[in-house]
Amino acid sequence: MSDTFPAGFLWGTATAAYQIEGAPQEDGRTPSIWDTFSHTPGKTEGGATGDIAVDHYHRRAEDVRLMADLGLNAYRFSVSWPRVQPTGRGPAVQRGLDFYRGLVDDLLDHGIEPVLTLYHWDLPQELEAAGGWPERETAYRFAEYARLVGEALGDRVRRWTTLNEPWCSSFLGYGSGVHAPGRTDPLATLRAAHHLNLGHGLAAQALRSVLPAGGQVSVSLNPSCVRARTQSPDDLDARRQIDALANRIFSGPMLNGAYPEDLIADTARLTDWSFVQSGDEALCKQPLDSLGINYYTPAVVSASTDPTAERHDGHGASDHSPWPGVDSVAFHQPPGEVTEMGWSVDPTGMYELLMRYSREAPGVPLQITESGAAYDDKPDADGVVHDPERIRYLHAHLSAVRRAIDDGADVRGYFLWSLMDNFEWAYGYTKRFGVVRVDFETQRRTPKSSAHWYAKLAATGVLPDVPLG
Ligand code: GBH
Repeated sequence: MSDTFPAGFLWGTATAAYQIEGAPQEDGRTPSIWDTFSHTPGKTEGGATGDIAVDHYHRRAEDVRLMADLGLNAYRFSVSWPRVQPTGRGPAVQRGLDFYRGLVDDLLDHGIEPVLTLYHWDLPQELEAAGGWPERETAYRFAEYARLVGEALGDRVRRWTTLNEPWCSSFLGYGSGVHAPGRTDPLATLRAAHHLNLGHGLAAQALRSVLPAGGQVSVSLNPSCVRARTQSPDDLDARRQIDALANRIFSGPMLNGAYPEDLIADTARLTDWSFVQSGDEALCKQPLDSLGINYYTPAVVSASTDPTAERHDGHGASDHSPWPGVDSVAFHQPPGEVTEMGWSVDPTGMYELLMRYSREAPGVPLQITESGAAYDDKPDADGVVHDPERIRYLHAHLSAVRRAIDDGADVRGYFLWSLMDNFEWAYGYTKRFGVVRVDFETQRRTPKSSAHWYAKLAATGVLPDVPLG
């Protein structure tokens, strides 16, 4: 196996607006569903909110310099919808756009390619008040917002992503309720999934119509590598059901222009899917210049009629299943090493997903748009942060990417989650994913040893044999 990555490979890190920016009321920004949710007692660990987060809104220049010092050539960030279009309707707010224009210009000045995500979960609260993603109108609103941002920044941003992880927006936001807006309604979950698919299609069209030649349109999914606990027909059917709800509910319309028939049949007790109008499915399938894959951990499932079976499927603190219509599947903790999230470390899952989407999206280049791990690393007496577990994790996952490339996958970039420690959604500030440590009191940034390791990889394009920091 070659240890060298292809020329032009993008070496980046990733963040999301609500997780890093803070400044929720500055320059005309209004609340998003994550402001409302995090300010609702009991929804996040310790009542944590993104009010300050890591103050990136005021430390943008320092954060870009940090990336430049590490020699990274790309950066994936998201735009906060309520900063740009506070009510989710109407014209863009200039000051909101100015922040992102400034960020992009800083990046370009340092030779860092901006990779812009339009939606990383922060829906304007006013649109949720009008029904949110379960309502069709939200898809049209999203396309209009995409057009506004595309018109404003298309002259300097080449790479565009519509949605980040629509599975989380629908299944965790409207199903298990562990993410904003915290609803627990199986039918609303499926409706949300469809309107996210439709929103993606409409936004991709809107972007194409306003971006200059060379503009690239993508979407980032979090496909699940679903494994059956045994090869019994019942366990294999459990895998099929979860694969439909985790993966094919998005890849079906987006890549093939149709919802899978088994998904429609499995959910027949909940809905006849009449919210899918004629022409919608074809519209969801827009040409993609690349497909983003976010990967953390696989899932292991079996058939089960035991409602008390232990679950490890992202329920978090919720009593509600994220999976609409599924009542006979158990989730199992895979054996072996886990990260601080309790997520099993399994780089083979990433390899398998890259090979799968190479087949399912032939001719579409792939990017790993998120991969990384939370560990409980701490500074030593000299303030140095050694995080050898994270280096080992990254090494193993980049080896999996390298192996997929050897086996024919057209992988063009890797975006490490995350540049710096930040607001980890319902977990608040208790989980650190950064390669840069942030002291949440002083906001001081300190690159961990993993940041230096990653910088060396980015500089050479060669994966070291031994993952020493
Ligand atoms: C991403 O979501 C997000 O895009 C990013 O904002 C976030 O900070 C980052 O990951 C880290 O969480 O519950 O044990 O079955 C990833 C969300 C993670 C949800 C894996 C499903 C299944 C693990 N996904 N999870 S488990």
